[in-house]
This record gives sequence, C-alpha cells and structure tokens, in this order.
Amino acid sequence: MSANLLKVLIFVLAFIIFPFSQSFAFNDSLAVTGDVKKALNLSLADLKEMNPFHIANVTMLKERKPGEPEVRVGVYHFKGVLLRDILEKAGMKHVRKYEPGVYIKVIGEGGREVIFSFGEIFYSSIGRSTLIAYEKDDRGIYAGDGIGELVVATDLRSGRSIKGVREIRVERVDIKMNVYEENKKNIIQPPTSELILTDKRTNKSLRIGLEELKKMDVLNVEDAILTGDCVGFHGVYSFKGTALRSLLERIGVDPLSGTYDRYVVVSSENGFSATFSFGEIFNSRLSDNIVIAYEKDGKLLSSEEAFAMSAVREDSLGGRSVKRISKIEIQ
Ligand SMILES: Nc1nc2c(c(=O)[nH]1)N[C@H]1C(S)=C(S)[C@@H](COP(=O)(O)O)O[C@H]1N2
Ligand SMILES: [Mo]
Repeated sequence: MSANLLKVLIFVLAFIIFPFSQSFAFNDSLAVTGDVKKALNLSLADLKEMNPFHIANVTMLKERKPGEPEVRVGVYHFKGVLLRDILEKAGMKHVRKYEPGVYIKVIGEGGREVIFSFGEIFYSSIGRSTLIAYEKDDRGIYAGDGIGELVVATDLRSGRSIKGVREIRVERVDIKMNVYEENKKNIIQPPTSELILTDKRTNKSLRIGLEELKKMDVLNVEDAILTGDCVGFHGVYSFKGTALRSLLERIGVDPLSGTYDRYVVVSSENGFSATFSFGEIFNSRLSDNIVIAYEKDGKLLSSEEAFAMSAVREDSLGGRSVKRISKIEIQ
C-alpha cells in the first residue's frame, strides 16, 4: 500500500472513530458568522496577527446566590484580541438605524452561549474591555475545542467568561424597520401612553404607563451625550426615570440567576429598536446607567419622545435612545 493511500486511510478511520470530532488540531479555529460582510474562520495564528490588547489585574469572582459570600477565582493578566476588533474585521452588515438592533452570540466549550448587545460592544466602554484572550498570566490558554477564553473585564462576576471560543455569530432582532419609509411619506407615529413589557420565557406581560413608571425606584442619569450617527450632535441631557434593570425585576427576572444568554429589546411603533444584554444589565460595573426615562432636563418628555424613552450614559452614540417606547421584550 502506498504511503499516500495509508494517510488517506488513517484520516478516514479517524473520522469514523471520532465523528464530528473537534479534537483535531486543524479544527481549533474561531468562526465569525451571521450578519457580517465577510464570514471568517480564524486560527490562533490569525488572531495573534491582529492588534493585541492587554488587560491587567482582572479580578474574577464566582457567580453567587443571594446571601452567599463572594468567592474569588483569581486575579489575572490577559492578552488577546478585542471582540470588537474581530467583529470589525468581519464587517457589520447592519448600519445606521439598523445597528442598535443587532446582538452578538459568543459560543464556547460545550455549546455555552453568551450574548452581547451591539451597543455594549460598539458604543460603551464594555467593548474596550471584552477580549478573546489567548494568554493568561503570560502563558497560552489551553482551550480544547475552540480558542482561548472570553473575558469581560468590566463585569462584576465571571459568569460571562467562557473557554474554548469557537463561534461568534451576529444576528439582528426580527423587527421590521419602518422609519425610513415613514420619514419619506411624512408619517409620524402618535405618542404612546403605555408600553408592554413581556418576558418571552415565562410569557408574563405587564402594561406600564407614566404613573406606573413614576412609582418605581428612581434612576437619575446626568450628562448623557446624545450624538447620532445619522443626525450628529444633539446635546447633553439629564434624564430621570427608572433603571431597565428595575423593570426586569418587576416582571420577575432574577438578577442573580447568572443567565447570560438572554437580552432585552426596546422598540418603538416605527420599528426602531435597540438591544441590551443580561450581562450589561445585571453583571456590569457600568450597569446602572440604562434608564427608561420620563423626564429630560427636569421636564416631562415631549410628544415626539412620548411618555418614555431609553437613554444610556455610557454610550458614545445615541443609537440606543429609543423614543416613543411601545414594547420592551425580554428574549
Ligand atoms: N422611535 C425612534 N427613536 C429613535 C430613532 C427613530 O427613528 N425612532 N432614531 C434613533 C437614532 S438613529 C438617533 S441618532 C437618535 C436621534 O434621532 P432623531 O434625529 O430622530 O432625533 O434617536 C434615536 N431614537
Ligand atoms: Mo442615529
């Protein structure tokens, strides 16, 4: 038997013995898929050729239940590539008013999935702290199937950290954008006087009006800069309202569940929508800055903004300031 034939035979045998096995060295790659301009398949060597980014002294804590003490896993130095840079290399398919409705799934070992919102990665400083790390304390990370470790240095606890990252999938909410059409036809949606809050997993749903919102815990967000990709600088405003987090707790979402494969969609009648991840809402040092506001600069909102709009202090762009909120859906 020729040496070549033998090689082919071994290869075929290996596939019979380990069907769909991810344990081959040539399978250790990271796929970037979904709503991107160019799908990618990156090897560890490809990642190492990209701009490296270091984050020092990342304190990793275990997830915990109420009343339990904090357990420190360790304090580490990480080196890798920003998730944002990988996404930019693939190129985002959705632009302008479509982009805040995008979310990103990062899938690792054992199919574990963590969701990021477009805004947290591209508008807030969480995106400048989210790494696909390939070195931990100056040593390579053993990752089994995929590559390295997902690290979110601004998170409180390390529930969003997954090992062996094998896929980054970009998706957008399934809500039709009518804004551009409506603008052309000069259609202006009437102001809303209530919003519907729905938890898609429990099928619970609540109607929330202005009075209801005013009864909730107050969150003041000072100095939110509203600058739009589409419309330029609007101004710097203060907002009063309640935290998005409080609304979620109101409908029964457990803030300490350690669930990070969920996200929230805030949308308006005209189809404009923005996503927020459970991680940024419940597990970030930067979390108490997402407000569902009813006052702007000390006055009730205008009719164009209706009774409620969202605003995010962390964000560099106003893409997640959804006016005339009609729905908040927890996916
Ligand atoms: N309901 C609703 N909210 C919205 C939008 C929209 O089209 N509809 N546009 C968003 C975008 S893309 C920006 S930049 C800001 C400012 O948009 P404006 O010029 O319509 O005020 O509001 C945001 N909120
Ligand atoms: Mo915008």
